Formats: sequence, structure tokens, C-alpha cells
Amino acid sequence: MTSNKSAIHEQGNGYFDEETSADVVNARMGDAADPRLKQILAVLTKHLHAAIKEIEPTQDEWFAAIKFLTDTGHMCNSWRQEFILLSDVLGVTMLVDSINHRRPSGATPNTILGPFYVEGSPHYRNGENICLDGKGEPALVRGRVVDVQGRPVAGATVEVWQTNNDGFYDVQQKGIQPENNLRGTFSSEVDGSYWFQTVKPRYYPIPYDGPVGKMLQAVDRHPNRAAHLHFIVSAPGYERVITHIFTPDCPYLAEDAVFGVKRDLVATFDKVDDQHLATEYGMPSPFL
Ligand code: MBD
Ligand code: FE
Repeated sequence: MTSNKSAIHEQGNGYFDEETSADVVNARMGDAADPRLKQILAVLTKHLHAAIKEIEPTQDEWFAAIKFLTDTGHMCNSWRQEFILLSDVLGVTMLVDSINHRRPSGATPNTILGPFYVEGSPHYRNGENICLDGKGEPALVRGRVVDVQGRPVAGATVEVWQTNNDGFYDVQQKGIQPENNLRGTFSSEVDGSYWFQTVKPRYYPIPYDGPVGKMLQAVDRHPNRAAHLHFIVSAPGYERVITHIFTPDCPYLAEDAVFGVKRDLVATFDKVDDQHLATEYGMPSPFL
């Protein structure tokens, strides 16, 4: 390659050149385009071309990549979002979540919302049981909603959801599990406290019967999520916290399939009597 090739490119003759390929593509965008969109597409094009140059795929390999993305799209419907799963297992969902939820120390960290949240779950009084199928190891969850200064937040909305003891969310087993099994909405008391009965969460695999599952298998990765209980805590005037707590003894804690585990979200589950485990988690703390 001679140096005058890039000189020609800078003049914008628009012809393809392997060395400057990304620039040639990006130069096509016009002034009328939205600047943020231009920036995004330019960065993606730059890194995609760099990846292709590093990989030097065969034609067959590139076609396999296209087929993988096509299959991923075909797998999507109203209840199955295979592209979100792809983003999850590549760590991109967590990265975007982290970038958008940088918080002062002491605040509860965010983690992924996941695909199984349902808006408007049944309201319960503190102390009630969200487990409607009677399976699993009973557990009591209690905590306090406080602000970053540690002041109680009364009347905060605490939404929780988790899988049943067979490792499925209610919405994955309509007609098999009771409706709204293991999901509910609570309200914090004057001192910020909330508590409810449930069962200890257990680990379970993300849906792996599609292209993302095949990809995980091909690269020798398991599909298991560390056992978790989802939370959304919200209160007027405070930033909403979307998070989980994790059980401390889960074998997948350090190898969550979607990279959702953060150190501060690992709770303790202690036996308090023959029947009950209890977890006390100094969270969630929405903040101004
Ligand atoms: C889940 O249960 C979940 O919480 C996430 C983030 C992704 C897939 C399944
Ligand atoms: Fe989940």
C-alpha cells in the first residue's frame, strides 16, 4: 500500500480500499444525518471492519455469522427476545446498565432487569407469602429502604419476582404454575422496612433451545444464572433501583451466564428456625 492511497481517500473519491475501508464507508454519510446517529454508525463501522481484518473470515465463516443473526431474529416473538439474550450473554446488557447507573458508594448497585418482569404484580401487605405453589425452601426476606444518607424512605414501592423451585418464572409456565406465583408488590413502612415470605431462589438456565444456547454450547459455556431474587424499588423523588439479590452458596455465583452478579448484591440466607431461612439485606436504597 502506498501512502497516497489514504491521500486519495481523504480527497473522498469513494473507491473501496482494504486499508481504509471503514473510512470509505463512513465518508458516505451526509451532513443532513443526525450527528449522534452518524457517530454511532461510524464507531460501529470502524470496529466491525477492524474485527473483520483481525479475523480474516472465509466466505463460509461470514455466511455462518449472517445465518446466526438471521436465526436469532427468527427466534424472536412477544415472549422470547433472543437478541436481548445475545446481548446478555456477551456482557453488553450489563455494560450498558453499568454506564447508565453509576452511583455514589453506599447506594445499592443496579443490575439487569431481565425478560421476566411483569408490571402491576399483586399488592401484598408486609409479611405475606408470594410463593403460591408451596414448593421450595421457605425464606423470609426483610430489608429497609433508605436514602444514601441512611434516612428511611416510607411508602416506597418494592416489586419482587423470582423463579419457582423448578427454575421457571410463572410467565414461562402459564397454566402450570399459579398465576403471579412468586411475584408481588410491597410498600415500605414508616421506618423504611419491608418483609415477606418466599422460598430460597435456586439457579436456573436462561432459555438455551435457540441460537444463543447453541453458541454457548459451541464455546463450552453453561447457560446458568446464579440464583437470584429480582427487585425494583421506586419512590417519588428518588432514582429507581432495578436490582437482584443473590444467594451466597450458589455454585454459579462467580460464573453467572449474563454477568449480573455484583459483590454488594450477594446476601446472606441464615437459618433462623427449623422452617425459615432469613435474609436481611441493607437495601434497596434509592437516592435522589
Ligand atoms: C433471567 O431470569 C434474567 O434475570 C436475566 C437478566 C436474563 C435471563 C433470564
Ligand atoms: Fe431472573
